[in-house]
Amino acid sequence: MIGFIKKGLGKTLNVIRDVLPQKVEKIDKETLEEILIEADVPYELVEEIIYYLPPQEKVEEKDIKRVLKSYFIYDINEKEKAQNPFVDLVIGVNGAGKTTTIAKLANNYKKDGKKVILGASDTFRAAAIEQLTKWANKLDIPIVSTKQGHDPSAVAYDTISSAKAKDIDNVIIDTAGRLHNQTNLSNELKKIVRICNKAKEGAPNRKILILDGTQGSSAINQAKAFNEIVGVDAIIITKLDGTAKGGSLFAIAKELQLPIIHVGVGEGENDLIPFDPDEYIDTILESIFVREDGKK
Ligand SMILES: Nc1nc2c(ncn2[C@@H]2O[C@H](COP(=O)(O)OP(=O)(O)O)[C@@H](O)[C@H]2O)c(=O)[nH]1
Ligand SMILES: [Mg+2]
Repeated sequence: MIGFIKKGLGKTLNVIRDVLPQKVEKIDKETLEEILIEADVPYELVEEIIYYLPPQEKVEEKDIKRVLKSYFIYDINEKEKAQNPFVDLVIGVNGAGKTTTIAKLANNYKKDGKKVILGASDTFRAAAIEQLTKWANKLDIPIVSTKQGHDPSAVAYDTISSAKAKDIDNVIIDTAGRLHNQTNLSNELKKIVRICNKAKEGAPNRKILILDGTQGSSAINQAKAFNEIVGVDAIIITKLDGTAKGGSLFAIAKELQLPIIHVGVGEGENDLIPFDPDEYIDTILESIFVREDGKK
């Protein structure tokens, strides 16, 4: 997996290189500020990071690392260890990357030797059902779907029931990102959650919010709104490969107080990587600091 996050952060690292063409042993705070801002760390958070650094004008890698790491303290809760089937409910606005991420997640589960089933509960658009069906066929994974306009909760219920009957390990349920209005969306999501729990107590085991990485820190308010509606358990940031806003993850983790579990780094089924804060921070710092071996 090493190197994958580097691919995903490519554009962000380019921006850092523009600010700091030559790697350094210590960095002055002003340059660090500029780098963080360019990478879409919101200004108040940049100020906070600087505040927690040692008072000297120039700071070392290890000091920055310590501060940056403190933003990723949120862990997935115990529900993760629930019994089969484990139900993921995937939510987020239209175009965030829900359906694609579901395919990637399913592919990862499959690679881990798990049996997976998909539920096409975005019944608002016919295209959404078709898109998920295409992925299911490509990955050779069963799917439960219905016609456009039908009840998405019924699809969720049937998917979980089918998983129970067939001894399937993982259920992943898609949802609509947009309905006629916000109240409809809110009510629909709440109902899906209720009905999942009817199909199997404790389900959905994980409500995953998908955030479009190209929106960077500006996706935070939208995320808070979803969190208020159904209570989010974990976050996946998509399209990291398409953005220089790779620094937004600090603000997202801090503001939402939720774990970022994966990041999307491309459109293919293999382009979802587990998010490792250490690797993420190291990759950023590696583009700033001269390392022991002197390599650039
Ligand atoms: N480059 C890139 N594109 C992505 C990624 N994730 C999703 N996409 C693209 O974003 C678009 C919207 O994704 P989709 O899954 O349909 O979003 P949904 O409306 O939330 O279900 C599609 O064209 C996807 O191929 C990613 O990690 N990287
Ligand atoms: Mg979709």
